[in-house]
Amino acid sequence: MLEGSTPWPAEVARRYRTAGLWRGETLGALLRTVAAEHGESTALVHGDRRISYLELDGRADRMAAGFTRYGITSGDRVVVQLPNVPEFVAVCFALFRLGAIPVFALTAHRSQEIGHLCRITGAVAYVLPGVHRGFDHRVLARQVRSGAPTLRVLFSLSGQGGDVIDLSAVDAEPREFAEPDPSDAAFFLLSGGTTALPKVIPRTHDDYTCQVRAASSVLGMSTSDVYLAVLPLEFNFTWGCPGVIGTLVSGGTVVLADAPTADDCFAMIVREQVTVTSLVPSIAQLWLEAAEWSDADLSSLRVVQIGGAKLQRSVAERITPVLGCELQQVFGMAEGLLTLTRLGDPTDVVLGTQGRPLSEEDEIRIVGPDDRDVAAGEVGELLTRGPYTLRGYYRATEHNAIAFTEDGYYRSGDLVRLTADGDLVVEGRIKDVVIRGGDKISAAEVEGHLLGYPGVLRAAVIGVPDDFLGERTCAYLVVTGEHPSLHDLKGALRDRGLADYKLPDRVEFVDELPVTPLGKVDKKALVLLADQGRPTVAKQKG
Ligand code: OOB
Repeated sequence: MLEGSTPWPAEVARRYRTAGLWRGETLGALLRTVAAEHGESTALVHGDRRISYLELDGRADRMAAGFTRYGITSGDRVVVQLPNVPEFVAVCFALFRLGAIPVFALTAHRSQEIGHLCRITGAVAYVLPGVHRGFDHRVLARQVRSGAPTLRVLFSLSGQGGDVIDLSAVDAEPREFAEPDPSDAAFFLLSGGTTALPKVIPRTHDDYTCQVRAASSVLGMSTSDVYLAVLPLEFNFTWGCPGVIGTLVSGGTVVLADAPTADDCFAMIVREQVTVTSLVPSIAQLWLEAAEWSDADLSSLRVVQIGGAKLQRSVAERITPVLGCELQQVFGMAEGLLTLTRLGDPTDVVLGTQGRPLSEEDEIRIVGPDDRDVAAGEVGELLTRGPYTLRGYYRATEHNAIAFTEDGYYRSGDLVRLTADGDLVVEGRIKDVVIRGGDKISAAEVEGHLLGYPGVLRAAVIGVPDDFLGERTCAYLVVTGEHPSLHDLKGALRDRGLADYKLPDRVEFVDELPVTPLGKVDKKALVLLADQGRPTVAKQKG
């Protein structure tokens, strides 16, 4: 087992195996099996490129052998930061075959996040997009390498420049590799994060194949399904709920979208006869608006899954009438647990709840501040453990002691309740995270960076309600001297190498931050203050 990971207790693992939930399959072997069965079928579509199962399988084999030429071997960690392109999938399967471990980064991540990921995982290689949306990741890569001693090799999607190897050169005659241990980490997902430095989540072959198979079965996925990957592939939702892996396991076709824009996606739905897709609520809203005006025939769509942030009922109500397909609400987390409404559930369940856990072995507790179970129907913090929910973040002993109960429940930080029928409803959260669109922003992380700005004495970042994104970020600052403009603050955070989506949308200045009787910053009071836009508070737009 990879050092720094936390295994499930032996008797629990035995139970999952006996129940047939953990089948000892690796993700690399899964693709081999489907390719043997559906070789000529189309696995991936991207623009005009169509890649069959056999081609994908063959590419993964050649790439795996190619990676070894650069010294990458079993157990090595490799940061993968790629947009929705076929190479993303090929690189991951190549690494799975090798037993090396992809570490998923967002394309929006910059030197802060990539540097941290490289250091915490001890990554030996970094796969980057070259120039993406006007940003040259090769410059970022060189910068990161100077501060990450383990990082040896850089691979890029496009254009090599001396020390950056073009991905197309990662190619060699296929060879056999020892199968990785299915109970070991297959890849790392990034947590939505409550801490100043993001935590990484080891997902094992056993746990992820369990999740993906169950999610595929809930959606009734088959060879005739065409999944449109609209959100970034590195998002658990897109990758395996059932997403890309679930579609491939079912012998269906995955269509990769470059951007979530309705125009482009509607054209792909029509051309490829897309049956399933997954969206965050803000993108669903954009699609609804566009669909009112569009004459695109979206009738191939069977299901639109929506999750990642709370879906307002008013938006949920419009999905079926406007898009002409079923809605499935999904509440999930990179850490594991998924709850979903089921196809054919009563309307009230689909519109007003986030459904039921994916697996019968998912265990849920809803507790009050005293860690005792709340009364039936009451709101409390969701704790969970199960066959695809992590038992510990990677290399995070201290944090794990607070993020998990002694008996292995993960403390989600989400406030939920159960309806009388056993469906989960998300009511809020106690973790200090802003959910902007589907993006998760750790308040502590941004506050830390704001405190690095000259003259900032105290900083508190909160989420304020927003009709479109659900929440936007607002930074409350106590400063000495002149008030910096929002523009200058954002520029400074960007210069520090922080991803753009984490930059505050709004800044407010106060003489003091309100505190609770326990002396902690009173963020609830700040949310109220932000809402009132109190006249005594100097406002600055920028
Ligand atoms: C998904 O995963 P993450 O890791 O980016 O974020 C997890 C957090 C949850 O703890 C919860 O706070 C929030 O995102 N969340 C929702 C939600 N789905 C996720 N809050 C309200 N309603 C929902 N439907 O976001 C994720 C992973 C897999 C599938 C779907 C979403």
